[in-house]
Amino acid sequence: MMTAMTTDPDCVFCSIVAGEVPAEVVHSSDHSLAFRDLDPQAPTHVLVIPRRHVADIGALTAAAPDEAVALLAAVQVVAELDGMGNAYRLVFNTGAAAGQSVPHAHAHVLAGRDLGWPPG
Ligand code: DGP
Repeated sequence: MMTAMTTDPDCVFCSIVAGEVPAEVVHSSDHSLAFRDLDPQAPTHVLVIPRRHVADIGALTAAAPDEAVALLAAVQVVAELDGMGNAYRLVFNTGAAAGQSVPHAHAHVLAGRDLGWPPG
């Protein structure tokens, strides 16, 4: 399903997509952008986001399932580019109670240190 691309002028990740806020971009595709997290929690910490403004991964999957798949494909490209191989953690904080602070869907890709389980 395809719907019109949406953006939110008050969203910091939309501003990064628009090039209005600087970020260290590591990968870009038609539907996604990957850049290093401002507050890294591991030696490698990349955020992979849809260009479309949607609140979370569930909303992306509902609005444009093809773009959710494209996001996961971008995660794998980022992992390979950054030398993570097959050892990384993928996190979608979804909802404030789960630690989501930016209401624009994003995948955290973390690697480069031992990652404990269960997560905090
Ligand atoms: P979360 O708490 O799951 O919503 O993660 C949001 C992440 O976004 C958090 O790890 C910090 C990061 N972040 C917030 N603002 C910026 C920004 O302006 N630039 C970059 N590169 N990262 C940001």
